[in-house]
Amino acid sequence: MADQHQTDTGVAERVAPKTKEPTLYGVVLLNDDYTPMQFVTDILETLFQKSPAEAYRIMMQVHLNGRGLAGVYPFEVAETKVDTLLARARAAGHPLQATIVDA
Ligand code: TYC
Repeated sequence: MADQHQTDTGVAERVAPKTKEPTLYGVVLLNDDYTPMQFVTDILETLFQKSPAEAYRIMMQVHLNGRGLAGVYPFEVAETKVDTLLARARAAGHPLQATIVDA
């Protein structure tokens, strides 16, 4: 290090900070014959931040087609959404189920 003003440290420096997008997962609601439509719509509004119209649309998609996408999140967020959904459904006595899928 003869040169006091050397700036090359020999360490690879990044020009721009590297950012990594989190891998995303879908929370999919499953149909059943017993959970009230209004309960599912409420869950979609309060837990998945859907508008009333969008919540109703997703609920009907599940009711008619068996399943429907409630939201897309990083894995731990998706897990927490499902945990909360199951806790609320069981507390209310409903069999509502949800699953996590690769987005
Ligand atoms: N099929 C239910 C009923 O007729 C409504 C329902 C919709 C249940 C969506 C679950 O994820 C669901 N009451």
